[in-house]
Amino acid sequence: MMRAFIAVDFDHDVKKNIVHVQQAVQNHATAGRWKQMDNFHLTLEFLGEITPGEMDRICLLMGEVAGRHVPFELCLGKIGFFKGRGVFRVVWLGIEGDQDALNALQRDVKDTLALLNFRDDNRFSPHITLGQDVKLDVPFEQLKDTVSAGKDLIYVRAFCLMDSRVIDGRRVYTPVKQFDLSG
Ligand code: 3AM
Repeated sequence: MMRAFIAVDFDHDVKKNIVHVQQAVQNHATAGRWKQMDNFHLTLEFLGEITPGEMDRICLLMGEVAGRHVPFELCLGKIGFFKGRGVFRVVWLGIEGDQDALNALQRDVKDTLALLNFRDDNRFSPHITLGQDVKLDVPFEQLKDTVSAGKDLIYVRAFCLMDSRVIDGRRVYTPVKQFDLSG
């Protein structure tokens, strides 16, 4: 079995830009668990535990999805959060750019996975997780006004099946299969 999800992976330069934003947030944090730079990604769908047989079927169908979409451009947006009890459960970096293309790709991934009985009722809320269970020493709105990402374009040419596992006590996400957009 493999714990898996479908995501857009980023190249090194984009991850370096995301780290700058993360560091600006960390400068005002009194608590938090922070994503390692290698693990920054944009989740399209979470799958959970899958068998090798399911992985084969998923890969076949995701290849077909990729063939229905053309590459598109995104850029990094503003920071935001998902609320927790007394903490910011997730502090994330938002996405701007060609949201229509991103949403169309995500919908196709989701609808296609539903054919294999992978169902996710969550509404897609594109975000890049920076940290979890975060506490800050300033109001979030104040931080939001001061922290911004570079507007460099992110070329989305592919998406990936990601493996999520703990190695030596540290969570590691590894792209196991890449699907190139070619539609
Ligand atoms: O880092 P983000 O938020 O993009 O939140 C988890 C993470 O996404 C999400 O899958 C990504 C890789 O772990 N995730 C984990 N468990 C989940 C679940 N049970 C989940 N998403 C939905 N349902």
